[in-house]
Amino acid sequence: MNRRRFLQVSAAAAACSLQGFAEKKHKAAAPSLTDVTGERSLRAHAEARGLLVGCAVVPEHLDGETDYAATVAAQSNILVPENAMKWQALRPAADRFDFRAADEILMFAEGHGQKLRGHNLCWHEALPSWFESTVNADNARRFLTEHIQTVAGRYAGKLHSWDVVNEAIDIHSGRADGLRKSPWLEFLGPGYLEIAFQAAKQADPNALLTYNDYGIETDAPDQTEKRAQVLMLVRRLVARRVPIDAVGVQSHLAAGDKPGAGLRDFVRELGRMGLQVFVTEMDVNEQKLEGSVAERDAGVAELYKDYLTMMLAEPNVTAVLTWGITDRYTWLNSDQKHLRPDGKPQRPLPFDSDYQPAPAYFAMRDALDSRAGKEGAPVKSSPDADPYAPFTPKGAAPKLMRQ
Ligand code: 9MR
Repeated sequence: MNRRRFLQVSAAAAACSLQGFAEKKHKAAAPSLTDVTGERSLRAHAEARGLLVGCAVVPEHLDGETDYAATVAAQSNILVPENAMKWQALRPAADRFDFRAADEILMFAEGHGQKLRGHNLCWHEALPSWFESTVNADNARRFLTEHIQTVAGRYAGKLHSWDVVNEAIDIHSGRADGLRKSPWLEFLGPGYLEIAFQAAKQADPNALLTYNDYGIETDAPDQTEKRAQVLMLVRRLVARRVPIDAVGVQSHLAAGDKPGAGLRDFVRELGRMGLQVFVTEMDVNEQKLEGSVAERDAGVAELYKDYLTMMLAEPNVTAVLTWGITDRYTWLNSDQKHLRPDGKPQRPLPFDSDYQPAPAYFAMRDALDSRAGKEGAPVKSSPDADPYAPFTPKGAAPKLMRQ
């Protein structure tokens, strides 16, 4: 689909969605479109505070489903492909790349004035079926660097950030450095992270290079241990002058989790090292919540509010993305493992499966509002902050102003 056609579709999507929302409004006294669009969108509230807010997206729905496209367009100033930039999606064969799905997302983002994150360049999952029989200790370095040169090179200058290495820590690996026993570690040793970050820097000097991981959010013992391992890993990278700019805290939370001081201190420590922190994949698993839909939604919303308010109080937290925008397509409803005991679908995201804003939506917006404006100034109702201005860590030398 060419760019003009794509934008036509998006415009139609927005109009259609308005109608859809209006119809739904008559059926229930649920929040209406006017409660959540324009100045009242997550996007506008984030931009007024110099923040990025958005979600993981799937190209088939952006292209094929009007409500989906309109909701993503209205609410986000940053997107990330849920799957379309993974090795498995980009490399149908060892010697062939297919960028069509990833390009579609970039085109949508550019058409709607949105930033785009890349996810991801180096992971032990979502590898193509040919990987196992083709990649080995002799050629792994070439495969990894050529992949990064090709993929990050293609999108150079166009992405906000890249998840360069994803989920490298596994506290059960039995290794002192906590590194996960992945094919990359097996073939290249612990130096594979440095290889990946250096290749990404070379291919796209402008993207913020990110280490991204999960299970580091709460003060539960295993999460505390994993967070400490991640911090040690990041410290080793920084000490070796590896080009890393940010840490992604995935934030796949479960209802009942309590945001704790451990994560806040971790974020502050990263800030002292000059690193940004992104909430990269937030959702709230409500598998174990009992009660009515309203009670379950309230439990989910409470965690959105508490968690994001804590995170956004830290100035180096600059972006919040949820892992999807609507319960209709959450990964948490796609496998047996995450099924609720009563068989009902989970409701982990800001919009329900009919694109109605859930209490989590308003919780998220309140949390965005809790962020002070620039210099602690009151936030104006019309967004004028620059959400893309480079982050200057506290205590870092201020940039000299040009006269
Ligand atoms: O949501 C994604 C799902 O559709 C994919 O099948 C799966 C494997 O590629 O990845 C899921 O997304 C994961 C993300 O890439 C990394 N962090 C955990 C996410 C949820 O499993």
